[in-house]
Amino acid sequence: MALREVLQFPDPRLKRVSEPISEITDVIRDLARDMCDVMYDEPGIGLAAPQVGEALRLFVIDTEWSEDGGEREPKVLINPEFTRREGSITWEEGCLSVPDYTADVDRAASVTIRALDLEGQEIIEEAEGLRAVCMQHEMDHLDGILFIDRISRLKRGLYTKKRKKQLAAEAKE
Ligand code: K1U
Ligand code: ZN
Repeated sequence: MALREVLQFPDPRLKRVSEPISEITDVIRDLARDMCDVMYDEPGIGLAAPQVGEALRLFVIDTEWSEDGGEREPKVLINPEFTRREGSITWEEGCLSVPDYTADVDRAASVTIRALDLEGQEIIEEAEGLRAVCMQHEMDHLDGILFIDRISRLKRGLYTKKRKKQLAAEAKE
């Protein structure tokens, strides 16, 4: 089956605040599976439902896998909430929805998240380093926030200009 398309900046659907999931149905299970397929195919280490056009509070994450061997152990988090954020860390982030750009972003160094899994069971996830950064990045997607919203206005402006030029050139092809 065809992979779902990842929305790209400046698609306005990336700016929406996502809705909580009220019931874990087959539709949600299919969405989570499709998102894992997209994450590994891109490749990425996380993906949030709004990036595939679904304004729902769900993301998938796997910061351990690698194309040359690491085990795939995707985690699906439904209706996630932070219960702890501690310390600070600066990480050079990228985003599957923000092509050809990375930038340093300040985040909490260590977090705890409470969420539901696909069986509707409560799960508690503790993370630090890259996994904590990725979880905060994915949580931001659920609130319509991109990592470029967390960099200086100057840097964001320069990227936006470059991206608009890129899109204009693609439209001429
Ligand atoms: O949400 C997304 O767009 C996924 C994004 C997550 C992320 C990466 C880095 C810092 C914070 C959040 C990505 O996965 S970008 C691709 C990437 O980082 C990567 C891809 C393959 C192997 C290792 C990393
Ligand atoms: Zn992203």
